[in-house]
Order: sequence, then C-alpha cells, then structure tokens
Amino acid sequence: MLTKITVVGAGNVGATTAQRLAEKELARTVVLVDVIEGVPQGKALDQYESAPIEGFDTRIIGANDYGPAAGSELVVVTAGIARKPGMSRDDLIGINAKIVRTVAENIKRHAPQAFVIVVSNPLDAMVYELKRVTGFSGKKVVGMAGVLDAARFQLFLAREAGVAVKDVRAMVLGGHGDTMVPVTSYCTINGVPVSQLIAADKLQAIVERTRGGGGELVKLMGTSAYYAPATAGIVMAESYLKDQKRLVPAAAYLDGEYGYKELYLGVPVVIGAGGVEKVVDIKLTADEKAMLDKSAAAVRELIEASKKL
Ligand code: NAI
Ligand code: 2OP
Repeated sequence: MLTKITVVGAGNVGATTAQRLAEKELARTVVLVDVIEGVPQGKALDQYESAPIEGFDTRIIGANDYGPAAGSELVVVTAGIARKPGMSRDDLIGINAKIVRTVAENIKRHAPQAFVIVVSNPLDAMVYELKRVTGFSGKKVVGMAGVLDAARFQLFLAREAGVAVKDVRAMVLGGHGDTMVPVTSYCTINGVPVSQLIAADKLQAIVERTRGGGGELVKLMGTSAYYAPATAGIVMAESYLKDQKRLVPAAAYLDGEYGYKELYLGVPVVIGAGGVEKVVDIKLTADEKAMLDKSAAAVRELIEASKKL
C-alpha cells in the first residue's frame, strides 16, 4: 500500500478512479484535486462516507490546491475537457495542453518523486507534454490508453467467439486515436490464434469497432467513457505499487525503440516498482508495422501542434 496517491481532475474519470483506488485500499490517502470549488471536496467526502459500508480504511481528501497532494508517490492525471458528440480526441488539444502544463508544473513542485499516469486526451500528446514540462524521466511518466483499447477489443472478440472474456488476450498499439493498431497477429484465445476461431470479415469488423470504441460511447452518452478508463488506469497503478511487472500496452517514451525517437506511442511495456521498467520490442507483420508508422506520424503531428500552443 502506498502512503499517498493523487488524482488530478475530479470529473467522471478522476472521481471513478479515486473511488476504486480507495475501495481497493491501494493507498492510505487518496487526494482528489480539481479547480472547481467544492466539487473535489464534496466527491471525496461522499466517497469517504461509503468507507464504513464498503469496509475500506483509505482516507479520501478533496482539494483545489496541491498542498494535500505533497509527496504523493503516484499521480493520475485526468484533468481536462472530454469529447462531446462530433468531436475527435484531437479537437481537445487547444484547451487540454494548457491544463496539462499547469498540472505538470504542480506535480513537479509538489510530488517530484511521483510515478505519473496520464489519461487526459489527446493522450499521446498530453503525456509527452507532461514529461516535457516536468522534466521527469520516461520511466516515470506513462499514458493510459492501450489497456482500455485492448479491453474493448478483447470483449468484442470474446462475444463473437462465444468464449470467456478472461481467455482472450489481445494487444492494441499505436496512438490513442483513429490510427490505433489492434494487433491481430498477437491475439489469442487461450493460446489459439484468433484467426482460427473468428472469420476474417468478422475480425475486421471488430478491429473497426475497437478503433471507434471511444466514439461509440460518446455518441451514446454525450460525453466520453469513464468506468472502463478508470479500471484501466487502476491496472497500471496497481502494477506499479505492487511491483507486479505486468506486461501491458501503454503510451511510453520511445528513444529508438521501434525506430522512433523522442515520441510517446502505445507499445508493450513492463510496469513495476521502477515505473516503466522496459519497453518490449515485439516483431510485427509488415502490415502492422506500416500501420504503426502511420500512427506514429499522426502522433508526432499532434505533438508538434501542441508545442506551438
Ligand atoms: P470531465 O469533464 O468529467 O472531468 C474533467 C475534470 O478536469 C473537470 O472536473 C475539470 O474541472 C477538471 N479540470 C480542468 N482543469 C483542471 C486543472 N487545471 N486542474 C485540475 N482539474 C482540472 O472529463 P472526464 O470524462 O473525466 O475525462 C477527463 C479526460 O480524460 C478527458 O480529456 C478525456 O478525453 C480523457 N479520457 C481519456 C481516456 C484514455 O483512454 N486515455 C479515456 C477516457 C477519458
Ligand atoms: C475513450 O477512448 C475518450 O479516449 C476516451 O473512451
């Protein structure tokens, strides 16, 4: 159990994340920080009042400043606006780049030792921005997207194949956007290549649904997803704090791996007590590598655009 975890942004993803961190007793204290007066304090108190019922001893505090967050060992960044119907993740950049910069300065000042998981969109550009402003090493700053995208992929595959969700293993790499790369060559159902169990046209339809998975939910709810995103962030947090060394797809800082330099992109990584302990270089088919190149180019364009804001 960590002493203190801070979640920045007390909106849908942030509040859900704080609640799950507390219910799982992953820290002694969870701090929820947001700019809206009363909201982080209210949500924190409301969640804390569920402790006697749920039976957890983690304290939840809400704040509009970073005083209570001082010395946090883990910070999850969910601050920023979410998509509305008709918007792409990239449309958020003008507002979210400035928000993430402010958040980064505060993390640097108040939690300089923290491992940081960025969730805010457009994910790959925002995690790059957070690393740039904090000056933290790539091992200490990671972006959450691949775990979520892979979970969507796994669920759709399991439903199509008529098998248990937990028997499906799948990987989604690349940027968290329309160019993401669901890697079918590494997709198995308990070791059986998925191509043996699902017809090619059905598989392609599932790949497309996965790529549009975030948009599907925005269309239904009028805002973006938060239950599965919060759960995906928790998996990464737990791997860090329990030194589980989970191998998961995540937006990691690349310094030559996969042929890319000074870029954040979704790749398989090992997360343990050292943060992003390893970027795992896997072999891809020529088609998959071409899709990853295309995705990397789109992310780089977004990073350059965010630098100019
Ligand atoms: P939301 O609108 O419910 O919450 C965002 C919160 O951030 C608001 O409460 C707002 O007051 C707060 N905020 C704004 N500026 C801030 C600042 N400077 N410091 C602290 N807090 C600040 O949005 P939601 O649904 O929670 O989404 C948050 C972000 O996460 C969005 O950018 C969304 O696109 C992204 N997201 C990313 C996912 C991923 O897979 N990487 C999945 C789901 C959401
Ligand atoms: C998602 O994929 C909005 O990025 C978020 O649901």
